[in-house]
Amino acid sequence: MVDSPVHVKKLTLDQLQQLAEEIRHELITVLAKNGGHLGPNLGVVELTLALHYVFSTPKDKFVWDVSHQVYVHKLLTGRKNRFQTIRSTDGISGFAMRTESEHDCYGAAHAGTALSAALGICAARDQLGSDENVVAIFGDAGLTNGISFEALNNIGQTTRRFIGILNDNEWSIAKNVGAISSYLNKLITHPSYNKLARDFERFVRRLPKGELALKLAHKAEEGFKGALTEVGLEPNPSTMDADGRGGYGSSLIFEEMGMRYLGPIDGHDLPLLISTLEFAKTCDRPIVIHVLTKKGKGFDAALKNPEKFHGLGPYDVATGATLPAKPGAAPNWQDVFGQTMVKLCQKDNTIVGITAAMPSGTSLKFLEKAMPNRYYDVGIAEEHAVLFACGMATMGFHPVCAIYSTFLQRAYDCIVHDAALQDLPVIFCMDRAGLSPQDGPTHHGLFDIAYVRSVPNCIAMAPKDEDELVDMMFTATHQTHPTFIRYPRGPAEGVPIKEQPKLLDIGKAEVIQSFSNNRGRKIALFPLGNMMALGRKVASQLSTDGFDVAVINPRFTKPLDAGATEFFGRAAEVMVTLEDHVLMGGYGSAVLELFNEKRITTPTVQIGWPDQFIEHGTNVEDLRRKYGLTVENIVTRIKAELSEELPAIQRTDFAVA
Ligand SMILES: Cc1ncc(C[n+]2csc(CCOP(=O)(O)OP(=O)(O)O)c2C)c(N)n1
Repeated sequence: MVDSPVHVKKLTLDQLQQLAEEIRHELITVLAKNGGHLGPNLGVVELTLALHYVFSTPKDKFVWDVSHQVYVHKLLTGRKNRFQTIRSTDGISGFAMRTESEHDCYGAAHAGTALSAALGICAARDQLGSDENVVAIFGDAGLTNGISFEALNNIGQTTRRFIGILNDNEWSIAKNVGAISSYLNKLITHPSYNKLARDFERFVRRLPKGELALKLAHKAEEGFKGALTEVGLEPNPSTMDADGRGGYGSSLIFEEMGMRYLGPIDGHDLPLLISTLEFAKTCDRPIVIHVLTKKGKGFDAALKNPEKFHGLGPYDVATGATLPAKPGAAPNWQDVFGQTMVKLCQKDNTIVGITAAMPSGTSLKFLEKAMPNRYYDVGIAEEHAVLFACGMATMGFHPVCAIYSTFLQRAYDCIVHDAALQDLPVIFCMDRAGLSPQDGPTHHGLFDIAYVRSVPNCIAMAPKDEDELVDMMFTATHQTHPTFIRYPRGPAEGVPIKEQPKLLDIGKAEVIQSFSNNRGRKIALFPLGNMMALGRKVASQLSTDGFDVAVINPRFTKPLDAGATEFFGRAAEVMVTLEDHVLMGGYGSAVLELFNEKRITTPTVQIGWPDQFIEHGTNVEDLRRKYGLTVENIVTRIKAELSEELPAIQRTDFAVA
């Protein structure tokens, strides 16, 4: 069994090719059950084999951008036996993780980190005087991210030994967008450049192994570069756009930034990949190898539909078909958002939708289809997305940034310095707020209440169901401040959506069920957003047990409904907040701050996620169970609070301190 890089190095070319087939089979069958990033991994089978054939991890370092394409690397680095557990509870992660293997030198799942992190590793190596090879593997869409360019700007002046592999499959999750994507395309199709790349390829293929040959290769490469510079400086009419721009399609951006550039080469040609990587290993100047791969290679359905197969749930191995939604099932939150965007844009010319490379994930694709001129995909560029929205807002628009809670973390300074400080009416629809169970800690949206509520001028809300999401979106378009709406992944509650949305009062909670004054001990439950379903179950159990329970839908985490919170807080013997968010700095913390200010001493049970990164799991239920977010546990916690021997005032003082 091949499950170690040491084994890979012993294989013949034929055996490597056979192994590539076996790996594809393993990927296709396991992911059919577990779901995952099938397309990107099928695309890098040969590349990963070549990397492990030429380099030696853990001494050599592979830094994967996003790292959603590391499944093949996992199969080759001691995790074959556990591969069937990928993305499931207590199984291996779908991303690189330092804690999982010594072969994962750097963890990631947000795009654009690889070049900078790899350069840091190179700088440390140079400081230490050691000789490991450092390879950053990044995609064509990852390259459009700002940080990637910040790194490119810095590589040439920092180290002499750096290997970058640009894995170009022309796709982000959707089709890659923007000028860089067009630039790469011109590079691939440029006739003069292609001839040089072919010459290099022919040369490399003939290389016998050994130092002399590599030296020769260097010499030859220098020759190619001379010719390339000429190609780069000559505007080429065949790549020139109609308006006269783009004639320098082949001028080499990487070369201009102080790196060698080689390619484009066929990323499924194992011997060529191996020879080129052997060559790169000897380079004494940073080098980028441009590798062309096919997302989904080896699985027809994935080749035909790269967007769907970028990352997906379980599917049929024979056809690639995914399970259709059951008739009558609740719509996904994201789809309610996407459809509402179309309706709002149809009625209000000031509204536009902005996505940072996530048209399908956020369902802003509905707007793209219905009103393409009101839709912007800015690429994997969350900071740019927010600043772009701020610019539009200064001109009277209501831009809606549809960005996952976790990816919006990238744009925090833009939220503070641009949207909030200038008090601009940008709307942030934060999808995946709560758990992204199979993806895990890199993708859980568990910090946004804390990072938004500390910023002046912001309004922040969380809907209990899809009808309220529509009300909140409608309400947000009437505000003159930055407004944030958080909602989770997956199906909503299945409630009907009103024809005409309602304008909500800012900072007003909704009383779902008041105290009945039935002589039971009083408990006030404040379940935020998608925690309402769990809150209702807790309320029902407590009522059955003889308590007098009030249930309030907070709606707003900023501004809080101080009146309702104070009223129920004083009336109850125990106050309970529930949130799909970390407890620290979250909604419950906001309530405690208010209680402290008003000298309310009611003991408060805060239900939410602890001060640690929550791992991945098969589903939300598994993770909630693991962390005690269950009806039984919450009811027990509340009852324990009532049986406390300590007087309430001491208990509250302790909690606030
Ligand atoms: C900061 C950030 N924004 C958005 C995403 C969502 N995302 C995951 S992979 C991906 C596309 C990556 O494309 P590319 O780098 O070309 O790699 P490929 O999947 O094509 O191999 C996107 C947008 C992310 N991981 N990080």
